[in-house]
Amino acid sequence: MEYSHVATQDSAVHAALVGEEQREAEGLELIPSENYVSYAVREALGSALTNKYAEGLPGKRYYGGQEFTDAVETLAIDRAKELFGCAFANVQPLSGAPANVAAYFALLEPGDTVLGMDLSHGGHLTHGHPLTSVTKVFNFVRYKMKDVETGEIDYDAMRAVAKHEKPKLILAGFSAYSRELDYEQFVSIGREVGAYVMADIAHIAGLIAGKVAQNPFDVGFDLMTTTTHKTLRGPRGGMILTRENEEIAHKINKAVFPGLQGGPHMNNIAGKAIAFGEALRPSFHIYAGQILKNAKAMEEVLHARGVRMIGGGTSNHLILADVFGSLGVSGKEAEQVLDEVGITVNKNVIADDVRKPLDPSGIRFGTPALTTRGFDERDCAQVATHMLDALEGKDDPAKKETIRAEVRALAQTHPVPEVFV
Ligand code: DSN
Repeated sequence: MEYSHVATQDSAVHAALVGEEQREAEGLELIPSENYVSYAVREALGSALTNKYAEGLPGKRYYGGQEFTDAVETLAIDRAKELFGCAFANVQPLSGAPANVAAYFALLEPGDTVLGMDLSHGGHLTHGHPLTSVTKVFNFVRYKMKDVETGEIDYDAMRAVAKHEKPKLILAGFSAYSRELDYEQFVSIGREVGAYVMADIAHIAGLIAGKVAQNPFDVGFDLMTTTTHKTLRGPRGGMILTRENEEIAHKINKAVFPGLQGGPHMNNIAGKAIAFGEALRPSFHIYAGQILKNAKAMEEVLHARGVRMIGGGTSNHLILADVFGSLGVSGKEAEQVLDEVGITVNKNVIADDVRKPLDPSGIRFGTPALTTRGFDERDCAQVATHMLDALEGKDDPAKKETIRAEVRALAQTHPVPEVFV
């Protein structure tokens, strides 16, 4: 992108914009929650809609001048409902965290209990980390994996906790878990104890929309929250989907506005409408399937070289590798070494980590962004090989320089696309 007006007006900001554009073009992005949006989405983000206040919902706004805001928000809602097969969608949450907070306040009273995945076993901060504000209001209890080497969740223990703690909400979702969840178990436990059943599908929304992963609504989940910028490949943002219950949908709408947020970011909602339109195309199914194939190709390389993965591998594109246990390199150091060769991942705690969160044992990575650039299984196996070579050669500057050059060449042959076909 040109940024010609920024160049003329503000050289300091222009340098940062150009620098990031170049970093993204020359390096390989493997943080599993990141992706590249189309230029159509980027144009919407920079559109005049950023100027507009639009509190309320289409047709029911508090300010005038809503002809075009109503049009784009209605498009985004209708496309979201079609993508996920549900009756209601609220596309206003600013991101995943506010979407989850709004859902809690919509469905729960202060003091109510939420049953979610243990944070050290892959759950997300907003599923009840002690440092988050929602823990001052609601009581969070946990389920875990039964076997860290296979990733199997301990559903018997989960049922026992649910019967004992009587949660009002059961959460299926994660930030760093690499296997599929058994959604039927969640619904059955939820019905048994009278809890709402909610899926936080942030990391797998694109896989569900692309019909390569099970849709929790198909087995009776009440609602789903998600971000829109990960596998779904839209602008940064969130969304809350309700399967069929109008009363829940109404509570969600009120909890988002005026409960939590003010004016929705209409430029962003236009970007969501465009991205959802892209995800409705048949080609998105191929993209989503390729994300999984590419992750499997990386998994095979790690297996072959004896690197331990939490959950034993991946079924959903997320890979959580125990680099400290396998290679003697901490997660923090691994992230730094890989940055040096142009490969971006994030350090991550692993289940029952013996190390600290800011210098944990693991790294987390995935394939949505590489797949958007057209990487196939062979390319991804090559990237995994580069990663392990760099980590094993971390004290050899010449080796790292060679890998950096190879990474740059690989990036150059797969430019970040402007348009998705
Ligand atoms: N930061 C996002 C992730 O990487 O999973 C979620 O909050």
